[in-house]
Amino acid sequence: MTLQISVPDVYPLSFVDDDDHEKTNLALLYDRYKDRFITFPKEKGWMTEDLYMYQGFWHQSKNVVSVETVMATQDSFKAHPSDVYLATLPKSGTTWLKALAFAIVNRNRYKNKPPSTHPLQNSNPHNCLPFVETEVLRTNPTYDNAHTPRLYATHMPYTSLPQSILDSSCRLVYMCRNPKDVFVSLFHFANSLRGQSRDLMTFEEGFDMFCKGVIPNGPYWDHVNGYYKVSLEQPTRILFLTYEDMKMDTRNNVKLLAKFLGCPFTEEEEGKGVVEEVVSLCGFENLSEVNKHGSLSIGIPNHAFFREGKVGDWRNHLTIEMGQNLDQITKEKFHSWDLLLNTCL
Ligand code: PAP
Repeated sequence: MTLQISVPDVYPLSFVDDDDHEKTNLALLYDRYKDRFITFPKEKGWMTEDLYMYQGFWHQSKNVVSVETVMATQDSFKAHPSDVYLATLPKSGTTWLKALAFAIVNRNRYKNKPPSTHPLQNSNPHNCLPFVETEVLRTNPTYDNAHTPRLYATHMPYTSLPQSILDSSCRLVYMCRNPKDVFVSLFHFANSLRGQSRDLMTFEEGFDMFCKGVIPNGPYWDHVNGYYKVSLEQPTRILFLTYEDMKMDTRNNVKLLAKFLGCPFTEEEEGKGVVEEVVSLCGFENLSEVNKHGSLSIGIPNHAFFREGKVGDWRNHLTIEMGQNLDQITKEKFHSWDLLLNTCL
């Protein structure tokens, strides 16, 4: 069935409303935008065939998070001032942050229901809170999700966010993670997906690409840099979290996140252990168990998002020299930011 939808500016696009609509609509977006990016600098991809350089960052193509979905989002997305965006570079804690934000914002909706019926006990956090980039693939992309405030995730670099987000007073949460752990996590994730269809990437090849900045939504340092700078200039607009802090003191960071999202825990809730309930619902142990089986609609197995869930796993994978090389790049890129370096070295 073909559906004619109307979205301001660039649309209408003839979107398809069937079981495979994400794939079909992705193909439509690829056709629509390919002439704009096909001549851009190109590198070999990690999970997808290619990466294209767009607005200073490498983007996948033919993927739900890709250069064509970024372009479509830039062309059509309208932010609301009350929106909150959860921004991350892939493998920096996206799934965890989505789960935490969803659990916090919806806690009253589920508090009197059997815990086993909570969406996070039955579904991948990626199904509970969408990427704004993938919303353009929906059959009816009105960009309305069921939350108040509207909650979206994004892998887009700060400078590529749609103008309506940059111009509005909406808020953002950014989660940053040590680049050595991001690399190791990305390497394993990419190879687990490539294993289905393409030759595996060697560790050295992946490391070289990471150091050159050639990763989806990278370079790593530029992505972090973009959000960090604005979080210093506008601390009430961007909450800058780190995976490492969240691991070390989950309880206090969850409280901080709840306050920023506009729904702080009350004294009564704290007394009743509601913060601890959220922490444990969204903890690695629980979510990795819930997501042992099944897959996302785009075919990625749920378990691929839950590997080790630890700080410092890079020590088990990188040689001393590789670690030092990556640290050297990080020091050069973040030289004036001691606090950030604490996390990133
Ligand atoms: P995405 O950007 O593709 O969605 P993302 O969720 O950012 O991926 O990264 C997955 C990493 O977060 C994995 O790290 P690892 O490879 O070093 O293990 C995954 O294990 C970790 N992760 C997922 N859920 C949690 C959680 N609830 N708590 C802590 N870490 C988590």
